[in-house]
Amino acid sequence: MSTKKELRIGVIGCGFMGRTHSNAYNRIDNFFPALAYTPVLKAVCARNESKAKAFAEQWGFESYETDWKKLIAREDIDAVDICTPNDTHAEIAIAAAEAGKMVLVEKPLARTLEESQTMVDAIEKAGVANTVWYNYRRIPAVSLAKQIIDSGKLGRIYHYRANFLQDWTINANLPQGGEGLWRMDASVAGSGVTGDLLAHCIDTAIWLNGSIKDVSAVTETFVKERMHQLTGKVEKVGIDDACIFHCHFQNGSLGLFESTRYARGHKALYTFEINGANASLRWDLHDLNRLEYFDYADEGIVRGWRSIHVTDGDQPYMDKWWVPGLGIGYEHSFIHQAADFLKSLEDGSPCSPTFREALETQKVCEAVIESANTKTWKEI
Ligand code: SOE
Repeated sequence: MSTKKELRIGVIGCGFMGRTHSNAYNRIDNFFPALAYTPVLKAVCARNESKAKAFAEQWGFESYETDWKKLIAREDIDAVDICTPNDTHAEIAIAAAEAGKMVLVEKPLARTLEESQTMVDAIEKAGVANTVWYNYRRIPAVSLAKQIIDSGKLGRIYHYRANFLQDWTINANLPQGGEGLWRMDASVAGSGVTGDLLAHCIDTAIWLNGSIKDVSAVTETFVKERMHQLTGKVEKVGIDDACIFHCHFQNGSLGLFESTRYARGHKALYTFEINGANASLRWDLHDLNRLEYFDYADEGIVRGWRSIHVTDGDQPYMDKWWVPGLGIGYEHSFIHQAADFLKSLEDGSPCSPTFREALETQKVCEAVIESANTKTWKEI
């Protein structure tokens, strides 16, 4: 019999993120056997009963609920994992924290800074463990970038640039709102690419390069009206389809960020590059096991960009997987975050980014939107 402590989890939401998180919990015992905690999939919740039931069977949940308030009230649930659209994050997270549950929430923390602040207040008042799923931090090559930057190898940082490019909303006949398309509805999502995609870039940037001081942004909504899937009416589109901003970091470096859902040919191209006085790093989600590194200290005749295949046992997380040279994928970033959350319960440390840390990303997102709307620089 297992001597592990149980972390009894209730997942709310059965969409794309419900699947990535449930998959993560299911893989933990196999690949992180040394953890003191084991995740137990107690219940999943979705409003649609047949969907909740089918999801529970498919992903190995012991039970299902159709009302998130019932899930939160259950005494056999220790941690609530929120995988629902952004407009529900604050209400559910606050209720869960008040019920004494640990809370995990899919990014972004919420639609607005104001909502996010209420979540931080509630979580800190309750004193419960919490984390926000900014999964890209836990891709081994990105974690290795952090390790290299923290070692000081890059020297003084001059530039940080990041892109997150997609093309799935170019079709003007695509409706907004409702199932699968809530990211297009500003009242549900909060914003467009800023909260959905740039939030990832900003979280990684702050983690790697420190705080952002001020921003200047432009946004564009290329298709101004779309049919709403729920009302059947043609309605104004309130989200930003594209956003470009530049900024100063507190460390004196300059940042340049671009995100769009109108870059024909790109499905999910997240890239970043950081240039220091001594060395540079760059990473590309489409080749996620590789980290590119240029070191000016290399001997001149062999100096050049090297492509590090981050699959060796002494590189972040990779001792848990296969043998050197064999890569892993997108889903592993979620498995790593789930494992880190369980580990944090073991040693009582916070699992980064906590709600408080993710608030900083919300501040930048809010300033980006305000800057674009007012055509002015905004301090963070
Ligand atoms: C949008 O298409 C999306 O699924 C985001 O919501 C995710 O956070 C991102 O990782 C991939 O793209």
